Amino acid sequence: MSKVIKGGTIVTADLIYDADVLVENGRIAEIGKDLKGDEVLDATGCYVMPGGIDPHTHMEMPFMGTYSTDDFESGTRAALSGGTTMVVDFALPQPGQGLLDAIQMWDNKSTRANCDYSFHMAITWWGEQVFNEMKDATERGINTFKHFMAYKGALMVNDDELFASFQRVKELGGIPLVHAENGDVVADLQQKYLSEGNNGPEAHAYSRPPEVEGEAANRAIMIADMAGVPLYIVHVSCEQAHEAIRRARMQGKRVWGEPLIQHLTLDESEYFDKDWDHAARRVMSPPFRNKQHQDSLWNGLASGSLSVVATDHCAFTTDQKRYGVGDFTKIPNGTGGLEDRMPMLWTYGVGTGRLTMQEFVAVTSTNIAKILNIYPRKGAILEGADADIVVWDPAKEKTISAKTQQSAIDYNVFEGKHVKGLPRFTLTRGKVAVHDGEIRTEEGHGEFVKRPPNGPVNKALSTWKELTAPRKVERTGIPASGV
Ligand code: DUC
Ligand code: ZN
Ligand code: ZN
Ligand code: ZN
Repeated sequence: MSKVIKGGTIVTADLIYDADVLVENGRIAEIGKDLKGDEVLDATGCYVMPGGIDPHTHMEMPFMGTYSTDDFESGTRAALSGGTTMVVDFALPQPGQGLLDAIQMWDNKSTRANCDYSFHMAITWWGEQVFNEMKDATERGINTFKHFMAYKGALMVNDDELFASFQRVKELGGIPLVHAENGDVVADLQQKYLSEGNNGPEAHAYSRPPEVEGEAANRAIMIADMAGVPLYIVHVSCEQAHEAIRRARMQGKRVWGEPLIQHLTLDESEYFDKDWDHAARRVMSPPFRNKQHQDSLWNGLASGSLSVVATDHCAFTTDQKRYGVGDFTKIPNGTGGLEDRMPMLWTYGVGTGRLTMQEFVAVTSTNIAKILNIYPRKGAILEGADADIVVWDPAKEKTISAKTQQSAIDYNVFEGKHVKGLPRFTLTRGKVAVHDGEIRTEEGHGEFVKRPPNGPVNKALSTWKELTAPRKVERTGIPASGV
């Protein structure tokens, strides 16, 4: 059964034009005028765009003594409801656990996905097994490796481990990702605030100032440069980290920054003079920042120094958040956002003139498809591409509320926000999963998307390599002959 999306305006990362789209066997079969199909999807007054890709989600993730509540079923249902047609989650080994073991766990959970998905591999410890299994992960279609520079004593890796892993990623032709926060300083500040009797959720924000993020971003960029690999920095929340990324890019390094829709639209006042539940529900790392930082992030998206808008969707219920009553360090870190990313970015970006429509498509879909090496199968409206399409109705409005959301948690951090611009249809590989708010998802429809390595290599700008690369130094401290 073919479908034709009729009467809409196609918007891609570079073009805007009127055309119909014919969908057959899950793919875009033809783009043109007056196309015919077995079924007609009326796109009059709508923009036909590549479905959103959220490269940063945590479904059913074991974390801080519990599991994030949205799983691959509710999470991808929320995604489709908001126009996102692919998510990339993190296969996360516990320290000491093998990578293949973790991938197997994520394979099992993700069989319930309603839309296509992929995994990043988290590197949460270092050893020969990890080194070896990174190659197996690559062969399984995982070309990105995530490192936590925070969560000391749990997921954090140290600089020597970071450097070793980055070099291994380079060998494999992949891209390293970092959660950039200085975990040592955060741990110290947490103890300081607790010892002063400051145990509420606002102390979470005090203990993670922008400087801890800026420092770690700079450090990761330098270490990546010495390893000769590109670098993708997740959840960039502040000017300090953004500045480091801008500088690296101006120097010719492939360094990409990913702000979250939460940091773009919610600020630190959410933590102060609010009741405990309100503040704790918004505890995530990095925390929300002030307006100056928000402006910096919006400017980065417009100028191209920041590349991708994600969510870090990691949803915990109010009851789970309450594990941290009396000790903010025990509040599970994370917020939802998958369902609202596209409507919020459209409303606060395109609707305010901060972003053009093409920029909207670039930062919600096309840029990350290119970085992850799945373009143009994903992130494009082109003949032959997967029919992951959102038919976007710019006139459709709603007020965001937990009462009507797909996510399984009992609140929404965007509660009460009015959005204008919502999906009329969301198609996942040709299947209509959403029509005007009516959910028609099919559990298990989603497939794993393999992402082969493409090996972008950063020409190191540091002189480090030439100065030290093949030099062997004897233990006596005397350089070996010939060096
Ligand atoms: N930050 C969060 O807030 N949650 C999940 C992991 C992370 O880094
Ligand atoms: Zn993180
Ligand atoms: Zn995350
Ligand atoms: Zn199906």
